[in-house]
Amino acid sequence: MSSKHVIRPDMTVTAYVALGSNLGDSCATVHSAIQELSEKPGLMLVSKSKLFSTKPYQAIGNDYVNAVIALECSLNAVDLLELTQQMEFAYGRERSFVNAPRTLDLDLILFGQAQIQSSWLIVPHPRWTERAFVLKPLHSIAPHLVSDEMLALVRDQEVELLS
Ligand code: PH2
Ligand code: MG
Ligand code: MG
Repeated sequence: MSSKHVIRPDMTVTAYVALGSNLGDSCATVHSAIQELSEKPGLMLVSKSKLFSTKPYQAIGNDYVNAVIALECSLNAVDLLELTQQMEFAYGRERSFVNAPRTLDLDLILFGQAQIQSSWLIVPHPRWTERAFVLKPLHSIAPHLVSDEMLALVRDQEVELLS
């Protein structure tokens, strides 16, 4: 993390981050990324879902491994975004085309109650309610955020508990 990131331990929010991978050893990557995120200054792991195997949704390539974690975060949303992008890059992420297979994708789903609409960050994530690979792991750690009606809308997407 670059030193310009401001840590405000008195102003924490709960941030939900979705992890996805469908290139390389995806289970190992997701486990290791969760561990790495939990060790970053300004972040504390509150809960983590199990890993799920999911069919590519509006995407091509191998099945994905997905998970969602909750972090107690004392960074601002833009610094958290920058940190996740640095990690994606460090794990070899290439952006060859939209929704291309990837070693690691880290998406900021929710950042406390924040509503952010900027050209580089939109929170809540604009498509989180359409995606079973986000809703099912999220429901497993934060059932208050995902209703049965929301799950019913994505029930056709194949998502299987891995571990
Ligand atoms: N990510 C996407 C597009 N499609 N499908 C699955 N199953 N899992 C993902 O993480 C995923 C996807 C764009 O980020
Ligand atoms: Mg994504
Ligand atoms: Mg992403």
